[in-house]
Amino acid sequence: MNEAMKEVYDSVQSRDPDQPEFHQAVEEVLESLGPVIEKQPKYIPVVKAIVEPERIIQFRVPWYDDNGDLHVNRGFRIQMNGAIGPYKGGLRFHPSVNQSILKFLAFEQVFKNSLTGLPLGGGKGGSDFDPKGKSEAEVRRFCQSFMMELWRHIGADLDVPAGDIGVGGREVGYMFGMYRKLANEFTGVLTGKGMSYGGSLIRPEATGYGTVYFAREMLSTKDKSFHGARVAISGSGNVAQFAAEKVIDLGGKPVTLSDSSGFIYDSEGIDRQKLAYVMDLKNNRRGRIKEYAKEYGCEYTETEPEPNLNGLWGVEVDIALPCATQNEMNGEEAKMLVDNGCVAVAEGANMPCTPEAIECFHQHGLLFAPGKASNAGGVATSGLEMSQNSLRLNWPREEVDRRLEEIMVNIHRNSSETAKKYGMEGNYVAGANIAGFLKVAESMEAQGLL
Ligand code: NDP
Ligand code: 2IT
Repeated sequence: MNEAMKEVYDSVQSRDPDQPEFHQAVEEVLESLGPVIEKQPKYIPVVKAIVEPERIIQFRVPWYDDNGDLHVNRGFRIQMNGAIGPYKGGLRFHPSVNQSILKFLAFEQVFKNSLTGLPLGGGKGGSDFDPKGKSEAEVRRFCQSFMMELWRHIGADLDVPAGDIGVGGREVGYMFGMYRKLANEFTGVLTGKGMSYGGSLIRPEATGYGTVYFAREMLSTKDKSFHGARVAISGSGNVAQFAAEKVIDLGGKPVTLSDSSGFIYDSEGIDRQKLAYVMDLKNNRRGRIKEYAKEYGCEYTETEPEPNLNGLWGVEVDIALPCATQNEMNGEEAKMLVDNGCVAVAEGANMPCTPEAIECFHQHGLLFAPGKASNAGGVATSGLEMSQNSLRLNWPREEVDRRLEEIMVNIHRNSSETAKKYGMEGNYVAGANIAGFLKVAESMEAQGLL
């Protein structure tokens, strides 16, 4: 790592020694920035500022369960960087949520949002609330209590949250309802809304579709495609489901899906009918992926304790799309993919591959797409939802999908060309980090580094 970047990294580590996920995300970006800083040392102060959130809000979220007992969770919003637009990024509800995880996500979001080409700053939030096993009424009460505090810190021109792990259309709806009541206004303050109250077509599909569009662009540089390819996908939530759908659209064959209890391996491929079963299972019945194996008589492997997905990446595939959670694939698992002839990996999740896994892909010449580039379609389409809300009209499905695809093609081109310009051809990690950084850095500098 460049000397000046090393100094910044050391201070990040010593300031918050208990934030390993945040350190991991920062280290990767600072490593990439070496050649930029050598050419333009004026950006050293910008880097010092960019690693520090503009504001962190932490609050108490009390809620009553169906027995009338009180629970107290912790809520957060990290407003990381507003230099190029209102803070923008999802809310995560998962028991593992803490400041380290949300700061890593908010930090990545800054670069990702910059890459989309839209005027979006970076933020992230959430709670250590576990929606699993909660009744509909409990989830509703929790969302309402969460928004009872968060509403005063957000706004359509200030900070626009959306979904992430554990937060989908249902939760966004409850939070939007509470915001509208408290603020006494109808604005596009959240994205991922339902279609009847200001949502955008294609937003549910966007992250998964976008990941596959990016992977398709990457594959085409080597004259390869999804056609006939066997594809390992982890997770079975929003991103995994629509990544699988687009893989099928492009003639590929998804063969795995997982949740935090285990993974299924369907060697014949998950077709449209089976995928419809998964969507109903996960989105309506809120069941476990194990039930797929029973329904279709395929292999199921338990993987508890989470987030150990070990085994899934041992399946023989051409392409891998990790779409569950951070650090779900380590160096050994990456090597299993390499040994089995995998040619491309695109991250649908945020930071699912450990630094060792990424190193392994680079060493063995695989195509590797970092999440901040390949999963940017979700937030980009959130940006399109904000535009539609401001215009007070809805674009048709084809129009939003066309814009999403165009944005993903541009992010691919920009990351690829930037990597080449800085002497790291084929390294999408460096390309995405540098390209994402430059726009934000220029804006921060122009505004006087406040
Ligand atoms: P969902 O909650 O819809 O689905 C998450 C899936 O991953 C579930 O199958 C879940 O299993 C599994 N999972 C979550 N945590 C763990 C864990 N610790 N160990 C094993 N499995 C786990 O979330 P999304 O699909 O929205 O998000 C998936 C990833 O994509 C996240 O990294 C998120 O940050 C990222 N992302 C999401 C975007 C979006 O628009 N939604 C946009 C860009 C990135 P289980 O149900 O058992 O917990
Ligand atoms: O990680 C992400 O980019 C998201 N969870 C989506 C954020 C958004 O504002 O749509």
